[in-house]
Amino acid sequence: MGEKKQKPIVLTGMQPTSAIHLGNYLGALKNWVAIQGEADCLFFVSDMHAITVPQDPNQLRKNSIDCTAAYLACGLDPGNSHIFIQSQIIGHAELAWILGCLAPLGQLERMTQFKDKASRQTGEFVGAGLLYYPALMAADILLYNAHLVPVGEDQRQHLELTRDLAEKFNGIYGPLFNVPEPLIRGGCARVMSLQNPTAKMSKSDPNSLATVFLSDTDDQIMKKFRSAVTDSGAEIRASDEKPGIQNLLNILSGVCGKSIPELEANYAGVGYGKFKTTVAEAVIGCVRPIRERMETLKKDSQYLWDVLENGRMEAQARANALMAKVYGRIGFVRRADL
Ligand code: ATP
Ligand code: LTN
Repeated sequence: MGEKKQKPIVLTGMQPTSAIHLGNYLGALKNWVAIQGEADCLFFVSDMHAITVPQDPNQLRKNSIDCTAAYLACGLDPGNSHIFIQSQIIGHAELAWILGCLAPLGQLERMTQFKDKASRQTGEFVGAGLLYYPALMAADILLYNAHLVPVGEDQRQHLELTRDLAEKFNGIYGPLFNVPEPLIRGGCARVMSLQNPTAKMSKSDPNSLATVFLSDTDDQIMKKFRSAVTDSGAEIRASDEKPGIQNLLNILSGVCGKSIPELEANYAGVGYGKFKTTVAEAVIGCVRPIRERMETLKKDSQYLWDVLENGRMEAQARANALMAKVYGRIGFVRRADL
């Protein structure tokens, strides 16, 4: 009998720093849902990454549960995938420490996200966790020996570092880790802010009109799109000189599945005001059922807890098996519980 082909291991996560937004959905979650039938999937809530910038403890706990509800509402299937919370697994921090010892300081200091987030901590101190963030992310991935990591474009550099660290470890201590590939789907890999279409849509944007959350009401979504910043022209065309319209076309394409050229042809001659309303209506049609499922799920805390507990047990078993090997390679004295 031929050997059964192993499915690729897919792992990814999101930070519970606030509610999930349209960029997270179109750039990340939607792709996670699409891949889950074809792979051995692990999806987690990265609460340990979230505390690299200050978080209110009660809010963080709530956001982690809400993030789980959002995963399920968007279509992640706990029957198919393992869903868990990063801080509940022993191994992420331990492996991060080991990988951090292999990571060149200069490479960590050059990370775009580190420089961005550190510069935004005006008036606050910059915690070393922000610098160490990519080592923890590499640990998340290598702890489960993932083959594929679906992320948005902004995470590409972190994946490069993860690959470097896997190769470095394998080179020094002998082959152990798969060298993971990023899975970055074009199209909506970068949804931009509705108020500043040259910056990515972000959870932490102080301008409340910039980001559409999956928890927003229909009216809030309509208001945000109607006040979206566009240029002074009148043509519905995707071009670098028209980042606002390009972003709206990109969002509409992500939501309705039509290509940008097809949409440009459909909306030729339509005014910006009408076009914004059209995009808003399409987004409302996509977000409303997700919001409604999220609300139902949030009322069933026992179900959410069961999903997370099943995920935790599976993830912990895998993490223990891998860490036993890592500790052996490194030269740590064997731990009886691994
Ligand atoms: P923050 O803005 O606080 O840094 P975030 O919105 O980037 O947070 P993350 O948890 O860091 O959220 O990202 C979760 C996933 O969503 C990642 O795969 C990331 O690449 C993707 N993502 C985040 N923002 C966007 C965006 N604007 N467009 C497309 N994908 C995005
Ligand atoms: N840094 C990621 C979230 C994240 C992640 C991971 C993604 C933390 N650990 C491991 C993929 C694999 C982000 O999207 N901001």
